[in-house]
Amino acid sequence: MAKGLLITLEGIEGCGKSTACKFIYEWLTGLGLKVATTREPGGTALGEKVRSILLDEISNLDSSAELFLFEAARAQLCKEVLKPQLEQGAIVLLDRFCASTMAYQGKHSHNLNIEATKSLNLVSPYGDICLLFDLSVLHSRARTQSRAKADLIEQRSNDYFEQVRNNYLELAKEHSKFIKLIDAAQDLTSVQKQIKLAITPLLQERGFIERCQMND
Ligand code: T5A
Repeated sequence: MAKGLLITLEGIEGCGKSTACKFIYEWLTGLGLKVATTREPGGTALGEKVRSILLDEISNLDSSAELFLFEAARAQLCKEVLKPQLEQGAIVLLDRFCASTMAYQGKHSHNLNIEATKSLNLVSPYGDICLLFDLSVLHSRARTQSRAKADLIEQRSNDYFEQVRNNYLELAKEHSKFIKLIDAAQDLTSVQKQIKLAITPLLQERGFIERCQMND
């Protein structure tokens, strides 16, 4: 079993994952814990190339080709980054993981996700805990519209993103032990409070709070 802790962050476009990642990083490193951050697709040379193909370069991808590209990037990230970091006892903050594939590419991707993550010995394909930043599609659009250019996935319809959001909410209901819902429409202070409430019990249960007291 991995000695570290995998915290995944999920949700539709502009829901606040990257902002939350920075906050959690500062909070946990401030406590003296070892923290690594990474993202999907990305986090490795292969993953970053796949990210460009998927988000910026090829607009007429077959849906299976799209799914396999996300999975290829994930397999490489597991081997190069997640496995070594978790074995070294780090807390890994991962911006998107298997739940993204299930929400965006559909639930048929489930078995592939399990395969890609086997080497990590995870209890669940969502990591030790998954923070799902729930936001309405309208709210999401309002947050992302100021960007210079929407990427190929962001250009998809509101109906598509309604479906993605519903897929996430269904996953959260089915796997409530691992997936914790964050109301991402709240202001930053409230979101940060929700994050701390969700993560702290796990840090205590897994002995991380003890470790920081020892580091004092
Ligand atoms: N994808 C990915 C798949 O289809 N399948 C897969 O298997 C995987 C892994 C990845 C794309 O790939 C798809 C999903 C995605 O389309 P990405 O860069 O991860 O791309 O995707 P995005 O979600 O688009 O990343 P964003 O940077 O857009 O969103 P974030 O990180 O969720 O949002 P963030 O933190 O940048 O915040 C957006 C804005 O809102 C403000 C921030 O300041 C920022 O301006 N904000 C708030 N404002 C008010 N109140 C709050 N509480 C706020 N929190 C943030």
